[in-house]
Amino acid sequence: MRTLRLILGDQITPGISSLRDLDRANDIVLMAEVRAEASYVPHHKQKLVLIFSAMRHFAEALRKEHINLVYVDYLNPENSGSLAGEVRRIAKQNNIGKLIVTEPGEWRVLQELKNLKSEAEITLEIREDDRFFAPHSRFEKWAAGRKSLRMEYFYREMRRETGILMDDGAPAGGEWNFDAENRKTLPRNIQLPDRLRFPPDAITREVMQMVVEQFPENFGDLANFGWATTRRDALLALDEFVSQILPAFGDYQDAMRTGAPFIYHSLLSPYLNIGLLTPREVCDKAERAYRDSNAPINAVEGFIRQILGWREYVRGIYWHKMPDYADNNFFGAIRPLPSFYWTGKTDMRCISEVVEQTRSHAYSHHIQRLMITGNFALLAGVSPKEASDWYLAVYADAFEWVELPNTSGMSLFADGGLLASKPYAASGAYINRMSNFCSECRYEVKEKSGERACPFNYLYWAFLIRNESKLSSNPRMRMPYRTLSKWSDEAKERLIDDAQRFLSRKE
Ligand code: FAD
Ligand code: DLZ
Repeated sequence: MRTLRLILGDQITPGISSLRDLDRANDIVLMAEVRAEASYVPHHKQKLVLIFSAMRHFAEALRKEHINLVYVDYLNPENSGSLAGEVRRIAKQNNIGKLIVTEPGEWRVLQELKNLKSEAEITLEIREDDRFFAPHSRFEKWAAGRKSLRMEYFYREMRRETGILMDDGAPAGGEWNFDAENRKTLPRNIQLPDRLRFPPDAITREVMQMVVEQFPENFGDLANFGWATTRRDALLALDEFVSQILPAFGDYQDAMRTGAPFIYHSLLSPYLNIGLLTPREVCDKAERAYRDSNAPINAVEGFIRQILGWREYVRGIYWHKMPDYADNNFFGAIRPLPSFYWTGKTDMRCISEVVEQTRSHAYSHHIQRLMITGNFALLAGVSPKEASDWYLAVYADAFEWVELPNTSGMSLFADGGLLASKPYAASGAYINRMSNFCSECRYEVKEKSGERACPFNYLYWAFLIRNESKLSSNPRMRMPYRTLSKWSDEAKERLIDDAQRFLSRKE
């Protein structure tokens, strides 16, 4: 009997563990574009093009190596529409006795493959995904017996263990974390750099055509599609980032501006998440820039912390807590997601800007996801499930293992503080400080209540009032609750009324 090796759409990595010890004479490699994966949320059109095109380019590379590949196109009439269905179908046709796969990134897909094992008479070997720094067992060891699972401590262990940005056992530059230097606002006249984007080649154009025809109603424009779909191009994007952009990454990490979706961010998350780049090579390259004095420590440490720290940590949390993590709802939030998350039609300039950037690029940088759309959903009491489904759909880098802890945990505090020590709730003042959005908005950011006031202001206070019993004992929330305690009942009622009025109207 023969062995089948399944490669998923986010396993586009030449050294993927499922391909090791491949017997070229007997084994079959399977890649399949399937309806179930393309529609479990209504993915942004660019995300679909990125994944299908990267899969097709990878398939081409495997064929060039004379690997025995079965590639199932989306429109193949025999395509059963699911990963399990395709494994079953190809296994039956080829006398397959064993399936080897690198562990899927999502709980849902893992269950699907495990179920397959019991239905079909196939031995299933699930291999570790060693593209990450920390195997599951490493995170579990760290988490065992801890009351508090804060990222910062996990990150320090990762630094020590990998030796990344370490000098003789001490953190390079003398500190573990340089975040305090990373909150500058963008100077008004700064010339932001043009970014390397990749014009679609013939394979990508064919996929674009298919996506337009098969997913006409999905959110997102393809006009600006410029993602790398091959490892070669992803490496060019990495080179460009490290040599041109990284030096200013730290300073302006939290800055936002109209018409400037990328600022000094890396745009590397889609490549990391589908496997065109590995976290190790990205961190190594960033560290080299610091060692060669081509980028300052606040930029390099800040960047590496996102990958070696946050990215590894949220994956650890996901697998530590799933499947229950998806049901967390600390505040009991049940509001449906407002339609302007899809249409961008709202007078709140910050939200319309972020939704527009998202539609154009399937991208929005972290602070926009957290402090604009995430902040609004938190303050308005949007259901974590609805918000999560939106984030999972609209970003090119969205996979549940990384999206869910960021949305449900970091942004919506739905896990009650497992991931974040306090909710990332902010009024308009924060948005005004970190962006130019408010100067172009019809609402007045300096007004706390009333028809003209910025909705983030009264929604912020109404959120604190509504959740006082759950939040007021949090030491990090003492300041706002102290402020609130000085206000009259009438003033508080006014804020609550403003919030209700705003939320009950259709923006
Ligand atoms: P940069 O700012 O250049 O950061 C460098 C790299 O660090 C990123 O490429 C990414 O791999 C990693 N990184 C940064 N922040 C995080 C983080 N909080 N968690 C994990 N990795 C991080 N990231 C995803 O990859 N997929 C998602 O689906 C996703 N959903 C998110 C949802 C919400 C509500 C929030 C607040 C954040 C989410 N993030 C997600 C994290 C972060 O916003 C993106 O990784 C980042 O914006 C990607 O852009 P970039 O590559 O330019 O990142
Ligand atoms: C996201 C995605 C999409 C849109 N399509 C496919 C596909 O057709 N075939 C496939 O193998 N993988 C796809 N993926 C990625 C899977 O959903 C991914 O492997 C899981 O999200 C697990 O991380």
